[in-house]
Amino acid sequence: MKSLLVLTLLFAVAQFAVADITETYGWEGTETILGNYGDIICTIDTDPVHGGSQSLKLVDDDATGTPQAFVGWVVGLSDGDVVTASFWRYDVTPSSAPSCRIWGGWNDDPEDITNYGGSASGQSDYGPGTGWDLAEYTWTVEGGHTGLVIQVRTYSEAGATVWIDDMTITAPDGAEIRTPAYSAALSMDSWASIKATF
Ligand SMILES: [Ca+2]
Repeated sequence: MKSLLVLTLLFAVAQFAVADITETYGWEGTETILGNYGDIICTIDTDPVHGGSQSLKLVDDDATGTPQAFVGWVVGLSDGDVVTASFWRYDVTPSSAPSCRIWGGWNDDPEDITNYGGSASGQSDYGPGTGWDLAEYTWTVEGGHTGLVIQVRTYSEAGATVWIDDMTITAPDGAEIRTPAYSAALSMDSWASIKATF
């Protein structure tokens, strides 16, 4: 009986150690992105859509470079933590632009998404370009970084467009996952504090 209790406790500890948290976002509301780098215009669209009735449309507004849309932000991380993120991406131009990849950037200031601690690397393939396909990448935290910004990196000419939908982010329990819904929560907070001032 005692060994059964020990076994049960060990199992409970093991379960705790691998506990993960998951957040999803499907662009079904009005919030688009958490931030961006380079010239990219992100809006809610209704066609094409992967799930629900809305998706995120990303239009490259820059003739050069690879603009990035910040669609996720995980804070409270430490070395060895594993973060996995995915979203569905849409383009219909096989083997040519426009296309996009899921990418990561280290971030070390939970108050500032523009804080940039270097590239965290990302997906190598640009997808088949035959409609929707799942873009996914897993990062292991290193170098003492505490946050990871999840980006859509677009590869296109000015005016070119890609769409994404149905994002899923998984991180260790104890971290905090922020999706575009976080912007809405932030503005609600600021509104609440403005009202509290009067
Ligand atoms: Ca959707």
